[in-house]
Amino acid sequence: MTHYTFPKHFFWGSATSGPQSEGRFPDDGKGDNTWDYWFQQEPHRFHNGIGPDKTSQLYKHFREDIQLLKATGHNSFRTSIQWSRLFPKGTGEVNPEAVAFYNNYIDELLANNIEPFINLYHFDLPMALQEKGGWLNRDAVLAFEHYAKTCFELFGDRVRYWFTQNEPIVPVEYGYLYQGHYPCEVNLNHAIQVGFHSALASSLAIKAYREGKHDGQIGIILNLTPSYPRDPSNPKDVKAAQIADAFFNRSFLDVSVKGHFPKDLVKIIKALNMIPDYQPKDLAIIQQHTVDLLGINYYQPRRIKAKETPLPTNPHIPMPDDYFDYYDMPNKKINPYRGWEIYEKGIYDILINLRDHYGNIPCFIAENGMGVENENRYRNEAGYINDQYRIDFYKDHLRYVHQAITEGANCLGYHVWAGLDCWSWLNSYKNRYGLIEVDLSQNAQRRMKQSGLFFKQLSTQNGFSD
Ligand code: BGP
Repeated sequence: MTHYTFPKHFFWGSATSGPQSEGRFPDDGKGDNTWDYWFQQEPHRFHNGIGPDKTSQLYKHFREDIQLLKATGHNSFRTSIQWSRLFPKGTGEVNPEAVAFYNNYIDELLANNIEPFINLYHFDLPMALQEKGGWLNRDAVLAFEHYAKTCFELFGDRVRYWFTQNEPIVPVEYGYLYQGHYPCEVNLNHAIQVGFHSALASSLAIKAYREGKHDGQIGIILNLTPSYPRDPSNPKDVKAAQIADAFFNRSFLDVSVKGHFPKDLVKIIKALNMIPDYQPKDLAIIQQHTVDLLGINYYQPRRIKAKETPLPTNPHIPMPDDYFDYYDMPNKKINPYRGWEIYEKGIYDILINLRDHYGNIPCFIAENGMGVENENRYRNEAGYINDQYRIDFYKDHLRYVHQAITEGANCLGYHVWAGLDCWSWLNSYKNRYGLIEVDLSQNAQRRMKQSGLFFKQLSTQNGFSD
């Protein structure tokens, strides 16, 4: 029997986001964000036509939900403040209903000994700002700075762990290259400008936090997807994997932790003549305001090979994958519902990379989880979903987290995605991730899953044995 015991005060918990959990109610004063608008325009794009207005209705259920988080052993929990809830127009007047809601939510977490981890931006740009060009417009950066500062002033007396953004590369990729987020463009030039503005926005929020002398830490949450070359002994595959890594990982990782953009990425962008618009002071702001703490979302690796497929002939819109091809590795383990490869050792490789190349910055696993369709078929006689596959998934990753910690990685916790089943953007409620079921057919009734019981034990014992 092997025992995996984690360091003292390890963070055990889960993550969600405001737009994926709260829902909208007639008296809540929330403004539209890009998801609300997109759903109004094109509801057919959303799985089963379920939009951001419904989600898990945590806005009304949060007290009950916090009891369930407690019952599943949470000592910490991440959500995000919805920008469009606090500032219905993105800037200007604060919505008092939002202030009351987030105050009650945070206080309830604290009263139940659950440390709130609060993120500011989780893919949810207020529509009023999108109408003025969104992240392409520098005004959005300034509006974000103001929004961040307001959050610190309103809630910073109680919240000790802040995050500027969740997965900032995702709105860049899916909003401006691969058409999964609004405004659904395919434009590398715009993607680069939006990426730059997002990085600057994060640094300005960090600056505001430090200037406010709040008592806590501020970080960012990045989806790090290690890039593995098809053949590590083939220099062309290795080079291709490095470029993919520069675009999708180091772009925000280097900025957030080291305060500068990766040289190889800058070289590519220069050669494309796509250096974004910026002001001379911006680079100093970015350099001086790096994060205290890094949250890591890990789901899947990225397998890469040297470019084999020919580039389309003119007119050709440049894309990151002009420099590499995706490698479909035979016999890989797959989560068929999400189509993502499951490669547990990736979590170890990330932590060791941070140890060796990023000053061993304090970090924690901020999301890791398995989305499964139609979990109803796993319901046992007592009426509970017996999601043993999810328990196995967690354990298989936790063994590697444990190993990395034993080898000196500075990993302070493990948060799963998600505590409660929540709304997954275009996938809506197709795949369920929760430790706790949300039954949409029964008025969003909550029910613990087997994985919830496992998680309670994991947290109570600060580890597991097998
Ligand atoms: C992460 C996001 C989450 C969440 C999760 C699961 O990238 O931070 O918001 O949605 O992935 O992915 P999905 O919902 O696409 O299945």
